Amino acid sequence: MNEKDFQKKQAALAALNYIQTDMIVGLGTGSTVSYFLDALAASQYNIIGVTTSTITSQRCAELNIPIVDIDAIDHIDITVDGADEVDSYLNGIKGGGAALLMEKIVAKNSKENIWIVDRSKVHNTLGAFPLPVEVIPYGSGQLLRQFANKGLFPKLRRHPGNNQPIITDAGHYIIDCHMTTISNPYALAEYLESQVGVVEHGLFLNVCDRIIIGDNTVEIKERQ
Ligand code: ABF
Repeated sequence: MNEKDFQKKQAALAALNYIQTDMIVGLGTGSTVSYFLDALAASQYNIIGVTTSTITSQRCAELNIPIVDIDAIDHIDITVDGADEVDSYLNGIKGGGAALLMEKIVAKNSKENIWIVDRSKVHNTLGAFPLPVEVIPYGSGQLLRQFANKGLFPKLRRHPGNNQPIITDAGHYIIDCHMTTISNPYALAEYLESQVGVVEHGLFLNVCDRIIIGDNTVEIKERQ
C-alpha cells in the first residue's frame, strides 16, 4: 500500500469512531470512502446508509450495507465523505468523481458532515484542484464561453476513451474550471449560482464540521 492510500485508510478508520448503531449515515464517493465502507462493513455497527452515487450504492450492495432512499427519512445523522481539496477554514472542493450534486444534497440534509482525506488534499487556499461545475447540457457551450470570459479557464469534462462528455447520474455535464487559486470562494460561488444552466458547483462552503486527515498521527480539525 502506498503512502497516500495508507493515509486514506487511516482517516477512514478514524471516522468510524463517530458512528453509532442505529444511525442513518450518509455515504460519500471516492477511494477514501471506499476504505470507510470496508471498515463499516467489518464493524459491529448496524446502520442504515444513504448513498450519494450509483458507484457507492453498488459498493454498499456488495458489502451488505443496507441503504435507504433519502426521501424516505426526515434527516441524516452523519455523513462521511471524501474531498478533492480542503482549506484551513474547512471549506472544500468536491466533484472530482462527478457526484457533487447528490453529495451536496446529502450533506445539506445531514446533522453532521465529516470529510476524510489524505494530506495531499490540504492546501491553504482552494483552487489547485479544478473546480467542477455541474451544468445542463443545453446551453453548456454558452456557459463555457461565459466562464472563459470570466477568467475561469473552463473545460468540458470528457471520457478519456471516447472523448464524449461525461454524463452525471442526474444527466448533466461537468465543466471543470482550472483557476489554480480561488481567492474569494464565496464570491465565485455566488457568481456560479446566478448563471442560468448551472445546476450546482463543487465549492462546499460552511458544510464540513470535521476533517480527518490521515497520517501516522491522524489530525482532526473541527469547525469553530
Ligand atoms: C468524493 O470524494 C468526491 O467529491 C471527490 O472527488 C472524492 C475524492 O476521491 P478520493 O477519496 O478517491 O480522493 O466525495
